[in-house]
Amino acid sequence: MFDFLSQKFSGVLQWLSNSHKLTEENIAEAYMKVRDGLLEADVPLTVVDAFLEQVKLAVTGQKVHQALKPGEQFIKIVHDNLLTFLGGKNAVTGITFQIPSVVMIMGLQGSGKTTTIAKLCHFMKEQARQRGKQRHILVGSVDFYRPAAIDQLEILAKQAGVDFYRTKATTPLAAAQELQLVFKQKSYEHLILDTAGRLHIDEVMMQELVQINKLLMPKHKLLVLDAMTGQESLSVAQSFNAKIGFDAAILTKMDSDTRGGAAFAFRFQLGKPIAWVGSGEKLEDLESFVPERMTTRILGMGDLQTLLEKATENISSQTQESMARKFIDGSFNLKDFQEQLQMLDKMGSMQKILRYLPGSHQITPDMMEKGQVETKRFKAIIGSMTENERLVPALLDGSRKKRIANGAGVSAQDVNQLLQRFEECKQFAKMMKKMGKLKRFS
Ligand SMILES: Nc1nc2c(ncn2[C@@H]2O[C@H](COP(=O)(O)OP(=O)(O)OP(=O)(O)O)[C@@H](O)[C@H]2O)c(=O)[nH]1
Ligand SMILES: [Mg+2]
Repeated sequence: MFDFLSQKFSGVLQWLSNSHKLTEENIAEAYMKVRDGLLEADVPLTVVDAFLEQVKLAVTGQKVHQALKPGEQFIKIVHDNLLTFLGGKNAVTGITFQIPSVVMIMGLQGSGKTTTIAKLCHFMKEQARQRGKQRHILVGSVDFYRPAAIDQLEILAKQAGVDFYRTKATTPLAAAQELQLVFKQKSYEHLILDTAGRLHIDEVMMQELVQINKLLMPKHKLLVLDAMTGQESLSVAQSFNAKIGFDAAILTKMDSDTRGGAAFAFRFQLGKPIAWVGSGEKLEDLESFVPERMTTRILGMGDLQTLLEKATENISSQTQESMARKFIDGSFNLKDFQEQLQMLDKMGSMQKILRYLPGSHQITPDMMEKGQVETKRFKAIIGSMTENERLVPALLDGSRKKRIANGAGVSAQDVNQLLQRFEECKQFAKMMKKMGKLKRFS
């Protein structure tokens, strides 16, 4: 997500850091580059200009500091404004749903409403479980336009482990009423209502939602927006807001090649929070929208915090810390390397992980595939070493390498390549240590 924007910005920043001073000319050129980047990312012109106005004000208001590198100075200003633009440092993300409450989910056809409902249920249940509680959630649909819509919700509800109710009524308003009755009679904590989408905003759909809104008076209304639709999603959000109103948006399909313009424009023009972002098709693929992380991401610095969180979800922190310590004291060996490769597996596909790493937009799908093949080969090679060889890689002479290569069904050259990668990994750890990034572990 935001890869496109981040590519553009990295280009500008790199270019700026190569020049020695912030001069009127290079600042003007930087503006143009940022502007082009945003426009190409499908951010509407009015939003782009409003953003640049803020950046300009900040730049003129600031004394050019000779001690700061021009790039650094400009980056800081762009960063700070981008952050404000995306909701600021202390923006509240996610929503605390009242108990009991009706939650109405709205959005265009195919935006991801039904999938998002299942993800939300999973999220709410998981949050409750962590506090030793249970959530009693009912989901139901009032979408009678697409025959399979209700079946899809039923299947997803089952996966998420929440109750689903199929109404006898077959008109939206009557179905909404019936669902509300079941919700109250069975004392559920939440009723999450899936509504029908349309290809475009149309009056009939809006009126239907207005009626349901009047009838149920949902405590929470969420708009699901497909991040891939770019500028269009902004006008969709504006229409929904004018006719029905909503509390926050959930942006879906952020895992795609979306240019990120939607999130950018939405935050600025609607002034409403983006509660969550959808980053895949599975139940777990719902993340909080954190403006600070997103800003860093847009600027091409990667999203190390999100990566760390992902890692923590799957790997015990103990394993991580002992690994980090080994890195620092230099006792990191091939056995640890093997464990690390296994950790990568646990954390999910390489593709997902790389999304969060700095400069990852330079990695093409081809390179990714190559990397995966390489990882598999490395695992096979380490697998055919003896325990001793894994612990003391220095033991690996020519004849041992040959034996290992035979065992793993690879060439001796492949074994050397693994050893080279292992060395690089150690060097990288040393560098990280110097930069103090691993300080908290030492
Ligand atoms: N990659 C990706 N796909 C998503 C995401 N959210 C939803 N999808 C996919 O988008 C498609 C449409 O999702 P639905 O949940 O059916 O959308 P909907 O808004 O309920 O559609 P209608 O009921 O037809 O109005 C499905 O194939 C989903 O799997 C996401 O965050 N990432
Ligand atoms: Mg649906």
